[in-house]
Amino acid sequence: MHLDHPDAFPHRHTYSAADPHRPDGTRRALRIGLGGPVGSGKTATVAALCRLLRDELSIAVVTNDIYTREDAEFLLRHAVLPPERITAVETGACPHTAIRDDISANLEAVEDLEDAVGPLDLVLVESGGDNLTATFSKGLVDAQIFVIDVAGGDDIPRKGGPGVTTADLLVVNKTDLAPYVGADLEGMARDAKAQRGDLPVVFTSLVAEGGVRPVSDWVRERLAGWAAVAP
Ligand SMILES: Nc1nc2c(ncn2[C@@H]2O[C@H](COP(=O)(O)OP(=O)(O)O)[C@@H](O)[C@H]2O)c(=O)[nH]1
Ligand SMILES: [Mg+2]
Repeated sequence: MHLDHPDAFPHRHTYSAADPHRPDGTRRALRIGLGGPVGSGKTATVAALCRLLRDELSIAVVTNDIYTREDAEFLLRHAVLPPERITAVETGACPHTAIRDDISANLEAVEDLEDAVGPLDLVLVESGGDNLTATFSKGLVDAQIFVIDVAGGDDIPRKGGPGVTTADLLVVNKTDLAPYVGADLEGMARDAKAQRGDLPVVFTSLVAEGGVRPVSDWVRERLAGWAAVAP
């Protein structure tokens, strides 16, 4: 089994083994990965985080799409960050490979962003969404967010899988749609708790103003933790 495979250390939630410092000794950016099924709201979460945090933090985004640059183009079109802070990695057929097994294109994208715009505080890496099993290598990101949504089926937390069970934050998005699809939010919270123990779960609706706040609060906590790990 590959050491980075989520089943290798199912309950390990540490910071990356990769050096938190740049060669010059300063603290590198905290890298947060966003994974989850297609359409759950990963790009929408990235956009909302950028809008909320961009005035106080130096942020960049790497998107992973299978054959296109659509997510990056959405972020550019909506001007959530200046264009030089957004990079697309085209992953080919296997989006999870680029974030888990051969992470070189993503690592290079992160380095190129820092070369281009200077020291960053936060890099958000969005995976090319696929199924429930995609997780990031600890060599690529320091923490991962798994985004699911209520319209994808309220049994997803119960079904588990590495994203739902081991992600550092589970986001259950599109709560505004719950009444229309008959999703049982309390049941989802209960199932998530059973799968995740003390790991955090937040419910969001990004159509509401400030709807990303539970996620941005968590990101701020991680940034504070990151500063403590690597002063
Ligand atoms: N109703 C509703 N729609 C949302 C919400 N978040 C995202 N969406 C929509 O869901 C679709 C897919 O979102 P996107 O961020 O592209 O998903 P991704 O594939 O995970 O990146 C888009 O049309 C979004 O506008 C939400 O909280 N509520
Ligand atoms: Mg997307």
